[in-house]
Amino acid sequence: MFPPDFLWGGAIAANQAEGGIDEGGKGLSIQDLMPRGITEPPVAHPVPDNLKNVAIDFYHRYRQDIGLFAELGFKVFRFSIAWSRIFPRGDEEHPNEAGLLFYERVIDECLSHGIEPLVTLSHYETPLHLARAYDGFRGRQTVGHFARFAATVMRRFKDKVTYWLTFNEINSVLAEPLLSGGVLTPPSQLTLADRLQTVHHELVASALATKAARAINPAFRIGCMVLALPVYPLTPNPADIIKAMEFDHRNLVFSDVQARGRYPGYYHRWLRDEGVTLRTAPGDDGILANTVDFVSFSYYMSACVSARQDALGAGNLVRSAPNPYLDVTAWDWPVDPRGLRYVMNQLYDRYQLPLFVAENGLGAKDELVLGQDGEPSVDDDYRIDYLKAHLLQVEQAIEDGVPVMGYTAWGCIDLVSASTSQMDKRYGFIYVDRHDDGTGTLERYRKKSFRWYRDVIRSNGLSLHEGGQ
Ligand code: BGP
Repeated sequence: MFPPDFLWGGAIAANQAEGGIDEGGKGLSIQDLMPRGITEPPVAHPVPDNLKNVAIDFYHRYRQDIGLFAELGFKVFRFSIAWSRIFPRGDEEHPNEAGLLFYERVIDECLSHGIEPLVTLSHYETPLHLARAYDGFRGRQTVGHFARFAATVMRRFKDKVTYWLTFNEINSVLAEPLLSGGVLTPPSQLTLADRLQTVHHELVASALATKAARAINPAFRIGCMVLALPVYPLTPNPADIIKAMEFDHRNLVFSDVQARGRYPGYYHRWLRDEGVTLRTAPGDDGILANTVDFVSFSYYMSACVSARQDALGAGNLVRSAPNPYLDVTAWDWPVDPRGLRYVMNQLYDRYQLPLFVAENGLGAKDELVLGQDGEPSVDDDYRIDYLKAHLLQVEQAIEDGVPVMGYTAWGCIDLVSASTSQMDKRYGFIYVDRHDDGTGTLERYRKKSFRWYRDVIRSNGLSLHEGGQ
């Protein structure tokens, strides 16, 4: 059973939904150099054919979209504040009022429908100037600029927003230093020391935001946000088990620090083994001691690891060996609902903090057809099946005794995908008429899954146990 105060909702990110990249005084971000997501190296200068320039035009249509979320019965809506709307270059002393006003309107719109805002401070959109001037979070200077941004928006919205996440999928920075850390130096030129220095800076920045939050409003609830990835050894060979443990460590060190307030022993060992010495500032240990209130995470797949790293498949930022027991999506992402229950138990066993499922969903090609009521719609039974299987595992985790605050379905309205920068990889309950070639009216249509999710929320999960859809 889902608890009565369970926060049902959906999630988006600014750069994948808003568009309006040159409106309201917004500055450029690293996304302006990533028209093909992470599938190609960044371009030198922003290009007109970046789908994210318009995205789904949430910047102008947020009222209509939040109205649809209200119709779905959302209790919570997760979105990110584009740092470069508030500080266009990232290093200004004073914020851009037009940017703050935009988010104020979004927040007020949510509140008018009784929807709780869940705000991500940094979701893959470091201001471009900070990337160019300091190599993003590889440079210590970016830490202070982030802390100012975080404190500015938390102060501004201190009476309107309770739930905050610091960095989206902070543990993706090792694999994706540009997307996740604003590091413009090509990955091939980065040493392990460079990457771990970037990690340190992001962790310090996250803890500084948490520290500021305590002073601004003690009622705030601050979460970390990690890419949750259950790791299975490919065989019972102890070499594979140890490999899986080490893989897990690389992935979990982030939430270990954010939830426990210090680097764990295995991490010190890794630094020693690799001969890496972190450059730290006096007081960093004290800053890292500012821990979060809850652990939020995205969940899309599990990973399979072997000591023989020969057969690596595709994945969401992290590649792993194919698991012969799992089917894959059209984008080759393994589908593993039970992995969600497994990883929720793992995270709760480790931290004893409430969890929040901040992202989960199926990216699929949808076909718009004429529905029974004469309205265009999508018969997305495959999405319903996927979400239902995962939500039943969330419920299993709750039965296991894991406290779960809420669930925000990723891309509750179709948006531009992060890794491949496609419009036709759709996650939403709401179809947006826009395509990879930039055509489309931007009209919104309710998919079959829209009615299904509305019923799930209305029944607080009970409808998941009814036969059929
Ligand atoms: C996560 C990101 C999201 C989102 C999601 C789906 O890694 O936090 O921004 O996009 O993955 O990935 P994609 O959009 O590449 O399908």
